[in-house]
Amino acid sequence: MPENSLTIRSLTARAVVAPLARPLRTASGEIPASPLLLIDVATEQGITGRAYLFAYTKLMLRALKTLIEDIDPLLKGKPCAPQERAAEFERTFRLLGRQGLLGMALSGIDMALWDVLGRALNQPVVALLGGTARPVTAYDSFGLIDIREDARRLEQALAQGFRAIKIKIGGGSLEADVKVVREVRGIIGDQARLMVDYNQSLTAPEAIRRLQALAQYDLTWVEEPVPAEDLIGHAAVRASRLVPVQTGENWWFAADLAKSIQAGASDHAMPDIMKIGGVTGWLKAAALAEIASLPVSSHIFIEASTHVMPVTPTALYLEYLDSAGAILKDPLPVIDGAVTARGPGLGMEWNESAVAKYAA
Ligand code: SMN
Ligand code: MG
Repeated sequence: MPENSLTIRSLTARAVVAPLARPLRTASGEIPASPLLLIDVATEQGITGRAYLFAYTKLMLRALKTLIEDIDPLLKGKPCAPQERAAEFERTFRLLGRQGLLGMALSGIDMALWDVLGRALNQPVVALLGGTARPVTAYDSFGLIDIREDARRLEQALAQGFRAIKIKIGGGSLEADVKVVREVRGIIGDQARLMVDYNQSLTAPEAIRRLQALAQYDLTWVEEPVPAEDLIGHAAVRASRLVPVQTGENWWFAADLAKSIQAGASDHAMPDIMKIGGVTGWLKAAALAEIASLPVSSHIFIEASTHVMPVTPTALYLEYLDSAGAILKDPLPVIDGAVTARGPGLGMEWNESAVAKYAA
């Protein structure tokens, strides 16, 4: 064992379904509450690292829990060295591949290992990465809009200092999209940035047809207009030059970003730290995005993302969508439309009574 290294003792995982401040409605289905898997990595030295997975559907929670527990023997007794563990996982699962539930599990374990290191040094993870815990400008992230209910929430977002808002559209016709974008623009005014997210629901020709009508509303990006894996379709929408294209929340590890760059699929990049390979995978994606001059925004996972955004050379926005606040002791506050990393580690403590209450 290398001198001074922390040694992994055990992995445990608990499933919860935590309430969301507002149900997440998208053009590709609704998430009424947040299905989370809480991961604890214990070390022989007594330090425990934490991270969570967002499972999208509670149907996956049991399988994810089993997967994490079954990976335990692969890690027991090994150094808590996330770069080494990631390289080893890549070799171990070369034949299977690291997409889907396995990719999520490995990314979550990576985050928890970085959390251990930060806690051991009593530093925020961002400091270990060579950065500082500074405010990261955020946008407030809405689902499909019901203007009667959401008008007040949009005004609250501006009052909290947000200067950028994302809404989901595509739940109905082009006319419905135009109506909601016009109404939201009317509420937030010309000064705030506005982004729209189709959640993979259109074909490229239909996306181009809709963007011809929407471009006049000064949209900062259109997100996943077509299925995430359709890089050619994304490139076609981008070639229309109507609205800059954003994608990335469904990339599996940095290699998928490389494919997207190769295809000229987007103007922006938005890796999801749970699908891109945790902190370790994010660093690879951030380097690729810098070389390709792609502005990088984060996808959900506000706590971990506040640590990696300050060391992302082309960082643009943190997505503010609080999926885990209900089970955290001290959810991260928004101050002047920005969120700042907290330590030690990734800065998350489970609120045990909430965890017990929302156990799934
Ligand atoms: C999203 C986030 C969380 C769950 C489903 C969809 C999303 C986003 O596409 O970009 O916020
Ligand atoms: Mg999205």
